[in-house]
Amino acid sequence: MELQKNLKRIILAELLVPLALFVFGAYHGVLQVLYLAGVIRANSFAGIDYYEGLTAHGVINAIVLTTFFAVAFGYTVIGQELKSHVSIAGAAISLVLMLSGAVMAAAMIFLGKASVLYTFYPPLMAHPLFYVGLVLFIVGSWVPMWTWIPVYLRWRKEHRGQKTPMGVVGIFAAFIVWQMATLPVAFEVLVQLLPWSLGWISGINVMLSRTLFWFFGHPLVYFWLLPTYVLYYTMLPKLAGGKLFSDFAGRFTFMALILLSCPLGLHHQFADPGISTTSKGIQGVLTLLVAIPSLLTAFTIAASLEHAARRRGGKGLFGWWNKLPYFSAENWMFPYLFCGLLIFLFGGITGIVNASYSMNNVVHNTAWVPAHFHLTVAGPIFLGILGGSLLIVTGLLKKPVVSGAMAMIVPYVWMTGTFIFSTGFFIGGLRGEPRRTNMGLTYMNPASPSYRPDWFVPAHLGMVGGCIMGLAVLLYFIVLIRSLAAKPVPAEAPFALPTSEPYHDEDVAAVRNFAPWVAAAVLLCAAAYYVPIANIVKFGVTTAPGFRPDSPAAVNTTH
Ligand code: HAS
Repeated sequence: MELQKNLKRIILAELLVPLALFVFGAYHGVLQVLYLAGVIRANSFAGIDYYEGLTAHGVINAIVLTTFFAVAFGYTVIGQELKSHVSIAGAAISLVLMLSGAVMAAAMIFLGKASVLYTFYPPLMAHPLFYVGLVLFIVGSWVPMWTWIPVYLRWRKEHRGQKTPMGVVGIFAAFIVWQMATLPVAFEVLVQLLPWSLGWISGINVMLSRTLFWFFGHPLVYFWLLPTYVLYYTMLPKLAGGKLFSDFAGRFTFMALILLSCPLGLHHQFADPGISTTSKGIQGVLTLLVAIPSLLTAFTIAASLEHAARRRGGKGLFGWWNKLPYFSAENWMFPYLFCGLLIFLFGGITGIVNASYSMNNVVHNTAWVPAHFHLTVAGPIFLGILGGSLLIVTGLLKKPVVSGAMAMIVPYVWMTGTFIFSTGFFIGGLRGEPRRTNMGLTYMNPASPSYRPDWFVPAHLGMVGGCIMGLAVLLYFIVLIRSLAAKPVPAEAPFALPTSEPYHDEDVAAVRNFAPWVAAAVLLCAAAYYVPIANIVKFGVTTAPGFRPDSPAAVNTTH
């Protein structure tokens, strides 16, 4: 069934507008590595200062691009798999709220009034309109799932006894996690940050804000990951020429991520005071548990790739590796997903290092952390977004991809860049190089008393990697713009995302329903967070005023 005409327009806007904004996000990424390597030795470049640029980079790339993609991809999957019309009014309301929120927040960032980084935790304070923009954006992103629920319930009634399509399970898992995660951050913004930035209250409990933020901040990463997992489970085996090795593994992964994504944000706060080591230890263990669905994904997808390669004639213990379509211009989408997997192997392993309570002390707040997250969110997720957006945009507009060969090269260039970048950052991090610091002014400036020659090589490796990543983005935009400018080609069938069949089609009752998993997730969150939040509220300091990164003096909100 073809998607509704107006829904197609909305999906196109949800993909193309954030990609346009992403041009600024990527530009500020390249500037970051130039600052860090000391090539730029100044507070600002082209009128935008270091923290303004870093905030734009984080907010646009990690929040705006990812959330819009999840919504647009969600609409595409739900429309296609449930073969039903969704509410256009709901989709339009969501688009308007999210767009106005994103534009408002971006305007505050570029006006220099919200240099609070993508974590926006106090005592850094932004202009009230930045927080209003965040609220609009988040509320807008809640709307789609609530409009999909009646469509899904209708589908279940009409298809009694049938399994919910795998893509739909994954999309609902993503948005259930998102709904649970965003409630505490909405509370933080509405009850703490907004009144504080308006001067209605003089100080806030910073520990409470940070804890509410990380209650959101960690599930946020699984909200980014889940649409990519939908691509891995539903599309990649087909693109490889085979079938999904285990249907159960996919469903279990999605349900397990509903259960385990939220109750573990304290692993970002291992170094924070005011939270007991017992609470940190419990959430540290839960963090190690949340790696299990990803390990299961690694084995299932590897088995699916092996199955596909053997179908293509691959033989022997390792010989089958040669048979996968690594360099096929017609099958350009395959490397976007495959390179993402390779990158994620290293992103995942380093996540487990971070999660290990004692090792976290060595790497926390060092360059190691951005190295880790450029192998996760900027690896599988970002490549999934680039490939998925190109596929959906050209498919809905019935345009050819010009050129397939260049589109195919982009993920390899990106992967090369991320590996070089992250190697530099990992080494630098282990030598104590800090994150979020304009090193061009100090540590990478030979004229400064803080100059660190031992950080020179890692910082420059990071710069080389970052510039190669910039090149990949440039190549991608050449393909995208040329494809958008190409003449449409008539297609016989309506656009549909490729969907894999299962090889083992197990039917396990435990992964058929969302309800028990959601109920268990809520209980686990309550158990993991009750004690730390109660203690923070009871003993927290309540008088922190606001600060901006460029001044040690508190912000005066009374004028
Ligand atoms: Fe993380 C910090 C722990 C996953 C993103 N993480 C961050 C930050 C971000 C981020 C953005 O415990 C920084 C936040 C900030 O600004 O301060 N992370 C983990 C753990 C995992 C993990 C245990 N992170 C992610 C994902 C992210 C992400 C996913 C984005 C989407 N992370 C941490 C911790 C910190 C942290 C601490 C705080 C550090 C600090 O001190 O500040 C796990 O979920 C990872 C599990 C993944 C795996 C890998 C599975 C591999 C797969 C690929 C298979 C390959 C195949 C190819 C099949 C176990 C699925 C084979 C090919 C063939 C041909 C066969």
